[in-house]
Amino acid sequence: MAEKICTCRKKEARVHVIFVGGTIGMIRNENGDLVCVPNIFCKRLTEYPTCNDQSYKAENFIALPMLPDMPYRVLYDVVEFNPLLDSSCMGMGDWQKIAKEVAIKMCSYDGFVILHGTDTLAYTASALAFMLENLNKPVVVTGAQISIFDPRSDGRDNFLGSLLIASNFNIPEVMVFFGNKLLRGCRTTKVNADSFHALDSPNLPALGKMNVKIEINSRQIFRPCTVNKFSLFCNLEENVGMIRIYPGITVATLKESLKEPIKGVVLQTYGAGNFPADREELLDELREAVLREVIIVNVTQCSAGMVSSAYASGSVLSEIGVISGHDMTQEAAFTKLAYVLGKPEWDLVNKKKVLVLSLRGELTTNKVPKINDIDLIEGVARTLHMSTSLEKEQMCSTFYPALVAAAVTQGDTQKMADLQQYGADLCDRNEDGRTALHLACYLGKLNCVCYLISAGCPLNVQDRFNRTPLHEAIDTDNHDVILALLKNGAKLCDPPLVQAELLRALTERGKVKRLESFRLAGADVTLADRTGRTALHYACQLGIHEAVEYLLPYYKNPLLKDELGMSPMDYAKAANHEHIVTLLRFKENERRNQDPCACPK
Ligand code: ASN
Repeated sequence: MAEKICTCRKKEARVHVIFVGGTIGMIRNENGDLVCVPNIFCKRLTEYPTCNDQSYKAENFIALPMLPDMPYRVLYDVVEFNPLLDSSCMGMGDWQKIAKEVAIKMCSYDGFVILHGTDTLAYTASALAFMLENLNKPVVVTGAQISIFDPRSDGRDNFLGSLLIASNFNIPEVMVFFGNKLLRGCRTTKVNADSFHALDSPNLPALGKMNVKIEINSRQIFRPCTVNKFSLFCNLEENVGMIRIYPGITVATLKESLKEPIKGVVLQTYGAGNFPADREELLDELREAVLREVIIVNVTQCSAGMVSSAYASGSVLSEIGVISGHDMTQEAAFTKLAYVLGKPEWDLVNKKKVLVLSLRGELTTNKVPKINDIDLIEGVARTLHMSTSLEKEQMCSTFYPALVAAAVTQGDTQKMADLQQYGADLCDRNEDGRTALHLACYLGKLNCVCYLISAGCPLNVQDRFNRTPLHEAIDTDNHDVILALLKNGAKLCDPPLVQAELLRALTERGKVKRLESFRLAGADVTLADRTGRTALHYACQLGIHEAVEYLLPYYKNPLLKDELGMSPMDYAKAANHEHIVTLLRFKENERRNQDPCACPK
């Protein structure tokens, strides 16, 4: 028995239809040939009662007839591409145009339907999936094998089904609706040139099916682990290509396809990702391209299945740095490569890492882009970078100094570079006013010190205890670090009396190595304190032989007197430090015999 249709006014959902071109909207000319005719699609559509409920008035929108099991009444409007395109003539610029139209209208509609030719529909759906970042509304791409206006057509079902999905289902994905199947956009491929089931997703079950009832496989819906604001990314890398391996492929052909300005290539190999591994000259070409930082992604030529390392002829590719495309379609691999290569904030290492992750559900993996997929430090940085919350600024200033500190502790300058790309300021100070450079100097991580200096970290910055990075290096006797700091302009800026105090304290404790670090950093070891006494006075008075030995060469005049008129010799004599008295005499004789202007090295 037919279901009763309620005619009362239901809640409405608005769908924006973007008519790009393709068979679905083509019209037959007088010869019976299918052609794209501009500005006729929408007018013609309204003549079909299944597409237009004339009894329902909605300003600027066309209303679909009411459907019994749909909670929302569907209202739609149509914008048409100029010119209308056969999808075989489309390229990245057209994907950008569609994506921009969706992005501009994102807030005004509940969903989007894109009417598109079937030939490259899977490419467009895959590209849109990556370009429409953090999508939170349905975008359904569809087309037809027979025009919507032909008496017998798959176009009307595809169109109406897409409108229902875009309006009545909360599926925040770019999808393809075709032949009664709802598919993930970045999993689809054209599988048949004649059938009404022209598109399919061979490596992923359908997200839903439209039979008598509409069944949605809600567990299959891709929901990202971050709740970020929608954004549009249009900066796709144009210099990406595809190479299909075939028996007897020549080196020249491969070389040509990999040459500059190519930045990324989808390599379509046999079966489970197998390559003619006995052709060393072909492998050399790939190797050379990888060294030039060309990213090569391996996908299978088969219509289903995935790349694995089951055979030596496949694993040879991963050994030379070719990335496994796993079970991605060639369309997904190609568009993902263009997307990833277009990301200026990711360096080569990160681009390669991201390629093997599932960004939109385009490949089967349990590795999702969340904390731990790269490593904890980078995971947190990435989450912070992507975060749109109001507290972002506060979180960044709390977390970034800690993350940079962790990278410095590991001595990992690559990680520091990654953090910088995610927005960390390497010159940031923590609540004690300390910088990453303080820590790197303290830990003696020379590579990090050099990296931070070249990143512009201030050299003479004082923490809240008035300590500079140079103090940290002195206190840990890191002489290489001290020299690197001095070479780049670091200065010991303590007042002379403070320095003299420190020299006294070091001398009293017999810290000769530290005295040398201090001297290397620019301290004058002959400085006198408030009482006119130098480190040598104290060393002689206390009988610290090693300190006297260390200090003496730097004293032009070891007989200099303090405010009480006492010289180091006087103190040594008064305290009966015979060995030191001998040492001083020896030094004095030596001084007399030498050029009085000679100073110790
Ligand atoms: N050549 C057409 C296109 O891709 C094929 C179709 O839509 N069925 O635009």
